[in-house]
Amino acid sequence: MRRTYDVPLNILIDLARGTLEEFEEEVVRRASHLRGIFADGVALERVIAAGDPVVYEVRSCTPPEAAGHLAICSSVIHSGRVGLEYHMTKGHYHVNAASGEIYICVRGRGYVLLQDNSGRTEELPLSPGTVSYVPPGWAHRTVNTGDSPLSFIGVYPADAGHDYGTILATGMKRTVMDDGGVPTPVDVSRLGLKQTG
Ligand code: M6P
Ligand code: ZN
Repeated sequence: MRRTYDVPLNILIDLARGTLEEFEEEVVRRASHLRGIFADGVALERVIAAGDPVVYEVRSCTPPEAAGHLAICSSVIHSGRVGLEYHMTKGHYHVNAASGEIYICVRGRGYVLLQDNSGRTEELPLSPGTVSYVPPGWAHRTVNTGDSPLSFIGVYPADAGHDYGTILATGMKRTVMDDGGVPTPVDVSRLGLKQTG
């Protein structure tokens, strides 16, 4: 039965996996859905040709997209690399710029990369138990730097909306690279590569 979210309810999380057990929508993003996201477009095409792996999966509870409601989702980013970068989400601003978000990390290791439209950037490390506060106006992208899945729960205003276009057009300033075996936040320009797609 489809939930209408007009009465109080519990939603179960599988704490071992870090995923919602009850949800209305699921999105699976493979490497081929992420053209233009990774700095090394040639490495991405190699990963796609080698089997186009699932990079991350998002399960969402979908209350009405109206002021006052809260959306809840779980994301699992599988471990993996594209060139010197690690598997990561597309990243987005909120269409309604007045909307913040919180991420509750349940499993794995990584970073949430943030930037605002005045050029400020921030990287918050993720590990089980971290609650990351994303203020309104900050774009956010999540990176799995570990060798096991990174899972986190996101909570945000249901009418926030996802703006992917701005990130695709301008890119994000910071990424995380494998620097001699150490996941290190760096300027994308440090990678010195052209994006494709
Ligand atoms: C989190 C939330 C979701 C988002 C997901 C994947 O779970 O922020 O709203 O959809 O991460 O990120 P993206 O939409 O940028 O691919
Ligand atoms: Zn968001």
